[in-house]
Amino acid sequence: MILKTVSARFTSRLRSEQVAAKLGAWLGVSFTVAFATGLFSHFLQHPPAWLLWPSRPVNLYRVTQGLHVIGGIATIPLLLAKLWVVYPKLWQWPPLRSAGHAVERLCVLLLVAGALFQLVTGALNIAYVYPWPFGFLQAHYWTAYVVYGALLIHVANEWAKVRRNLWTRVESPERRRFLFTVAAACGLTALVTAGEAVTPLARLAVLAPRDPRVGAQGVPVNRSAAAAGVVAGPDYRLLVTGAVRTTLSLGYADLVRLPQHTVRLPISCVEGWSVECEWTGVRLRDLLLSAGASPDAFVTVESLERAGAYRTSELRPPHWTDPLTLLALRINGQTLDADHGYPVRLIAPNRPGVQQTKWVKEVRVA
Ligand SMILES: Nc1nc2c(c(=O)[nH]1)N[C@H]1C(S)=C(S)[C@@H](COP(=O)(O)O)O[C@H]1N2
Ligand SMILES: [Mo]
Repeated sequence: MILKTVSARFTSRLRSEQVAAKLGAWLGVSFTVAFATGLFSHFLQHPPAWLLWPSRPVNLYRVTQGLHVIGGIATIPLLLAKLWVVYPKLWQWPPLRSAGHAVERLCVLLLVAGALFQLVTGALNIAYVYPWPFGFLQAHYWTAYVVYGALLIHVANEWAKVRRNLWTRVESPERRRFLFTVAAACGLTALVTAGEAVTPLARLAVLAPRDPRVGAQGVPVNRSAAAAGVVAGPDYRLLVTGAVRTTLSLGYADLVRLPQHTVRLPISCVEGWSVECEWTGVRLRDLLLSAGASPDAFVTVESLERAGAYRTSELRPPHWTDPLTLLALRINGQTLDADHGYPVRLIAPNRPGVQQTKWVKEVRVA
């Protein structure tokens, strides 16, 4: 009786195994990209002691994190469409047929809840809305394993349906139109976000929280000098300390007199926005080798900023010995604005924005 009334309510002919399988396959691809790029971002920022990430390709992190964030946002309409298609299964009767069926449904529950959690927290995080009591990074990171594990089990359980339907043509025109509409919605969502990383599309980026053209000196700022409580006075010194032959202490005028190099490198924020700039400054490698640092040393840069999660960052040999890695004094031909790290900021290739430390006061060699 219950079964009858419920199934009578779900009459849309758009709901079919084939439609569900195709949407599911697209979701599988999208969540795989999100999982892989997310792990890459996590382990770039928290590498185990033995891991030396390469500093090239220069734009690798810009691309992977752009895919993570823009792809994640574009997945929202896709996930909603899939949930709408399979929603009647929530009311299947009897709800649990066997122990195996119970495990299968628990896994789907974890998958749906986890996937919604990842997309919602991710979207709110890049919009700078934090209406939750937990730390975003930890929660987003650990939930990723739950979601991806549940996804693998779900794909294994549903493999027969995927195989039956994935490469078969959709005969019904209305179902074809539905799939096309979902794909178009995802594409449109990506298009109005992508401009935060793909600068030529910046004008279309109405959904992006950051416009890559807006900020001090035409470049976005995540943490301003005022917010960080940083004021660099005339007595500023840059210190090179630790495992070096000679400790260095350089004033701003000393830095300006050292050989200057100009490179084009992006700032690639973990939040997905990125923008390429022209940077001019001193090669970190020149400075450290002249101080007598060993080429296989690990290096920590520390900011004038007193507190804050991003006041220090670590550089391992591939990054600090890269000739593109600078202690930058200038951005796009101008002296750095206080908000971009005046007097000195780090800029290095293939590295998350959180590690491009601003207001550098000390470089410590270990
Ligand atoms: N000292 C310090 N450096 C920092 C930050 C910070 O909060 N403190 N934020 C980082 C982040 S998250 C990003 S994306 C880049 C942004 O650089 P910009 O503000 O010059 O664009 O700076 C990085 N450097
Ligand atoms: Mo960032």
